[in-house]
Amino acid sequence: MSSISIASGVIAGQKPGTSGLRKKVAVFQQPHYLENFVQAIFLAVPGLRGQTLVLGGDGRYHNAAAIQTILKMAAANGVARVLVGRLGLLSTPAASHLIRQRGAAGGIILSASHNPGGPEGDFGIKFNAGNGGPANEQLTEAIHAATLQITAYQISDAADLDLTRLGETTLDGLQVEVVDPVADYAALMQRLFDFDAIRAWLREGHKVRFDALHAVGGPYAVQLFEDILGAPINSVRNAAPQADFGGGHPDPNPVYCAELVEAMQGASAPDFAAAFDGDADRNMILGRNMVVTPSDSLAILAANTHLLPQFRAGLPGAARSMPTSRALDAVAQARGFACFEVPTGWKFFGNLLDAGRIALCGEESYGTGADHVREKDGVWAALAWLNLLAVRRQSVAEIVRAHWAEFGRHYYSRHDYEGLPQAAGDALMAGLRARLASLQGQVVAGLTVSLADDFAYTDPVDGSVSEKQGVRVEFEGGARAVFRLSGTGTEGATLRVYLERYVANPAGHDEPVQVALAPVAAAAEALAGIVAHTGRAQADVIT
Ligand code: VG1
Ligand code: CO
Repeated sequence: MSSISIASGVIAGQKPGTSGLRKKVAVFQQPHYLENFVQAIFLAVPGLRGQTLVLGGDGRYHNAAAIQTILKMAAANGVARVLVGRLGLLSTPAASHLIRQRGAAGGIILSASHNPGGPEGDFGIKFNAGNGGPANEQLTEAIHAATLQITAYQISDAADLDLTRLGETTLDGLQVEVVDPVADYAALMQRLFDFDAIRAWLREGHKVRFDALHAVGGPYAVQLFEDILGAPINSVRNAAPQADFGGGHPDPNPVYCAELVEAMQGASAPDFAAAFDGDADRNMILGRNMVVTPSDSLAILAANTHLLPQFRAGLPGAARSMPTSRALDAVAQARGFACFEVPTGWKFFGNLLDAGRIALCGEESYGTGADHVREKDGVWAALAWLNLLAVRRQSVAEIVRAHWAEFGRHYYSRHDYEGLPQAAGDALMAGLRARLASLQGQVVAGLTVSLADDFAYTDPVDGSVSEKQGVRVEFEGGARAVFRLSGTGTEGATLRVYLERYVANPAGHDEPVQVALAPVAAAAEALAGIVAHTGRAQADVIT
């Protein structure tokens, strides 16, 4: 066995997006494609030499092959030890925890998250730093720059390792530890929440249902909700991870989880339900006759941290991504904690969490998390809600309605236009940006613009600046429309239009969401010319 150097050339287009490098499986299967990117990581992060690396993925098609390649490259690049999940599996939050707990220098996570899998689907790879969080913008740029310098990569010619058995093994001088993907994460969760209270609540006969969407969250959910908390067997559906996610979209939202939404209607529906995405960092929360929007979920958790053991020390501050509704801001203002608005993508929460400025954060895209790891965390969010239900002795719907009554309701919806020609997406955004300077004070479809800008963010901890993070247009009275192009898609451009409207008076809290938002949607259309640019009368996915 020895390390060999394989000649390679630069492969264009290996620029990570919102969360790592995502491409079609067929692209990743091209000769040298994965290897070049992994070598770029070793070049851009020289500190991995002689250190520990965490490795795992969401089990999608190509996961197993890529894990073997990366192990051999880690050996050839001088990594001392790799902690790899059994069968190459690790959820994103579990990988983040493992990096932190074991003092690893970083981790490589294989996932395209909520994107479909299988041979025709998507694959992805991302690097997380020693704090357990996604590489920040500077490191991401350094990795991309390294992909443009590749002339060769280093790889061991050793045979594939058996990853079915737990324990220590070696590969060409590299120490490999095959770990139980769930054990450490499950132990962490039990330190954060009142498991006895949740157990008692379940014993009273409350019913729960979880949907792992055939993704990596299944084993975590089964162990925590069924084995440890005692929910009946089969409370977790679609629990066995599959390479193609059963042919579905592993994206927990009301569109892709229509069956779960349906199952939560009516008097005999379960009391609580949740679903998770491909790498188990996203969550959707439901109660009987109630789908909780992610923005509301974040705000409700923020308003109830005093009831959750994890936040015993109080809540210094919280943060949301820019397009996420301002329901969190309303709680922050009333309760007097700091509230930060960051660009889309979990990497932007990292510095605030590390500095202790925030302990809770979330995104409108079904992502919620806290300072126990440096990623969003789907199973954690479901446990937080269960803990609340057990302590507050109210239903999900009662908690949500009481929250609206106290803080007002932020009606919210995201309209996605998927797979557009790149030129159409770019033209729409360019048209909007060209109009920004003249919009303030103008009346658009009956709404008066109070602010219009292209969101720029200065990190309060390290001062780094991120520009062009999305166009936001605010209207008098608290409505808002936000426009940005997705950075996780693998086909053309995806336009995301985020609509929000604030209603303080409880008498106005029962409108259908799209009806309540119709005036904002009309203003968004008038501003951006969505129909003309996309040629579509309606969004492809409305959540
Ligand atoms: C989307 C979401 C964003 C999230 C990102 C990664 O990005 O909007 O909020 O952080 O996915 O989530 P974009 O650029 O497509 O809007 V995950 O669970 O796919 O890693
Ligand atoms: Co995800």
